[in-house]
Amino acid sequence: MKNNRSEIKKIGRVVLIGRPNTGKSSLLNALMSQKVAITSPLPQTTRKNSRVVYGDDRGKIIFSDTPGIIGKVDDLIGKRINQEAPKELNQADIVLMIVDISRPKNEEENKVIGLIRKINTKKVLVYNKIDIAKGPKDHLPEYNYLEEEFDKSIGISAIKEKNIKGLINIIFELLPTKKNKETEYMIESLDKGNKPKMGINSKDYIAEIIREKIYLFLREEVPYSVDVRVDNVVDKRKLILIKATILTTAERYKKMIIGKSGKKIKEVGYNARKELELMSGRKIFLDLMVELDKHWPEREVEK
Ligand SMILES: Nc1nc2c(ncn2[C@@H]2O[C@H](COP(=O)(O)OP(=O)(O)OP(=O)(O)O)[C@@H](O)[C@H]2O)c(=O)[nH]1
Ligand SMILES: [Mg+2]
Repeated sequence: MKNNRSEIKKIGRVVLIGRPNTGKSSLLNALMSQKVAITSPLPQTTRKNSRVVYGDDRGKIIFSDTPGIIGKVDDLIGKRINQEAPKELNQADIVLMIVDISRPKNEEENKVIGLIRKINTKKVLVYNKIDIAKGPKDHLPEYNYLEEEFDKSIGISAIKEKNIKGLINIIFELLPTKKNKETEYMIESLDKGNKPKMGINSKDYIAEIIREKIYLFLREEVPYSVDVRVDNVVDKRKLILIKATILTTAERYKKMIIGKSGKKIKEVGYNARKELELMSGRKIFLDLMVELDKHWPEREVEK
């Protein structure tokens, strides 16, 4: 164990960027071989940058997942979301631009290209969703010409875990060999913090799991009106008691989240509880409430 540090050959920071819904968070989960980020079919699922450490005998990589870059922004949270990814780019060694080749290219890709053109790092173009990009859904030719801006490109499937190892090989090839003290320090502190960050002890992680279920079980604009606050996590030996509150900005959303005779909130609560139980191997009691709070987006933006 003592020699671990000297054995590490390469370290570096890799940022995943792209328009919403291209599968950045799904790719992060595939790279880490475990769920570290929530995902959903709706755009703007990820709201904040998040960092995790990958390691194998070739070295260590800090992967940063970022919220999708949105074309048109007209709300507070949308504005905040668009400011997140650029912040992460400054210290990147490699940028992975994730595109979804089962969908036509649009303006949002140009916005992402505009951002990464400004920075002087290695760049990899990642064609995701190769599993469904067939026949009329194959939009690869629309993305191909972007390759001249990139050092490498690779087709993958985050969901089917195709070519994930190939992508990691490319990353290690492109990473610089020189050590960066700041990155080293960040790896150390992330390594220390990772366990509670992704476990049942983390209020943030529990809140994200609940928010994911809202994205999965509620439609239209409701998920965007929602934030989740975990008030309490108490280990009662036989079970873990979690008290959480869903904050929403309008009375009509509150009604939709609760549903007829509480059907919707029960569905959200049941699915969140099941996942938390699976993750922790413990029995969970989840006490879920809905609260009207018009001002959570403003507080979020001030943070
Ligand atoms: N078929 C298929 N679907 C995928 C793949 N990768 C991701 N998806 C799906 O695409 C949707 C979006 O995935 P996310 O990982 O949440 O996308 P994201 O880029 O993180 O989205 P934002 O956080 O909103 O920017 C989800 O429904 C995923 O299941 C893939 O390789 N193949
Ligand atoms: Mg995401």
